[in-house]
Amino acid sequence: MDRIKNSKILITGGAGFIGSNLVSRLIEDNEIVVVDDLSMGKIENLPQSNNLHFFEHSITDSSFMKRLLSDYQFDYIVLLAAVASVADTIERPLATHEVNQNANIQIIDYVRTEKLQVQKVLFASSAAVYGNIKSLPKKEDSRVDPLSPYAIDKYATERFMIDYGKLYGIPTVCTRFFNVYGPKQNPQSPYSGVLSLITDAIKYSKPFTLYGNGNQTRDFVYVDDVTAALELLLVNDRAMHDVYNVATGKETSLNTVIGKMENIFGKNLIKVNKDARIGDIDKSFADVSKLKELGYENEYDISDGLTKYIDFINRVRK
Ligand code: UD2
Repeated sequence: MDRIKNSKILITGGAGFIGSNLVSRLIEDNEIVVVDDLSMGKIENLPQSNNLHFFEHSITDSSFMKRLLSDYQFDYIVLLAAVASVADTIERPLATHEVNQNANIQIIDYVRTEKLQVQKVLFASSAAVYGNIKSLPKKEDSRVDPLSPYAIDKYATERFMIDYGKLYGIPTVCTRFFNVYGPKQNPQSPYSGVLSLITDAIKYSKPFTLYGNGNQTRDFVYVDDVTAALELLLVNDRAMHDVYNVATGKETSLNTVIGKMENIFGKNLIKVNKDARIGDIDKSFADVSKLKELGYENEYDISDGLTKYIDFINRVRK
């Protein structure tokens, strides 16, 4: 795969889980600017490097963002900043809409009005746009059913990015992430990714609440596979004015994942059983053929990904 080199790259949300992993992947050969308000991200997630410029700032400050875009004249813009908690967007739909939709449209609109010569703008959307549709696997042209302000903003912003791209000749592309896991995922909220909650619970011998019978499935994708997909979509000219699932194409049940993690840790998880969460999705996995047509291959299956993740957890987190 072609790698990005000698480029100026803006990564919003770059101190967060996926963003900081992307920074680590690209930092050696590029100049990277991170804008992150540290609402979920952490400065410790970022590598020490002279190639990195960090701004603790909200993307909703449009005059700041405009100045930044003009000053740096980025080659690539990666829009990962978001209020990622669905529950939070249900509590604060308007405030989170400013972040999840409006701030991103301000950025692409500035690219339009100032005719900034960017090689690609990538917007990160979510499998949440599919909602509870029953047909599986979920494909990019499946029906969408966004069920929360989070999912609605992600879907609408995807459409804005694609249509801005077509209407005004800006190279844009979007992703729909499935259940991403790996180092630096923050387990602080009950709505954090379930694998970060399970690792935390096993490691610290804390109880884990299992909602439902554990037979629910997800398409769990290791974060290094996600950052590889992001780089591919940034450099590949065929990935244009379109949206791509980012996942493995395989479903794994929560019970299977828990069994594997117990084996790798050599320790049992303390489970507390509760009823399934309201609105919880039973089965979910992606069709990833569109991404694969671009030459993409997943490097990690669930066992390899969990092994690498737990190795990191055992080495790093205190
Ligand atoms: C993901 C997103 C969610 C929304 C949704 C749309 C994350 C963390 N969540 O939810 O924001 O976009 O996709 O499809 O990215 N579970 C437990 N115990 C816990 C936590 C979770 O049993 O303490 C279960 C949960 O009920 C679900 C499964 O684990 O059945 C996965 O939960 P999740 O929140 O990690 O991911 P998901 O796909 O439900």
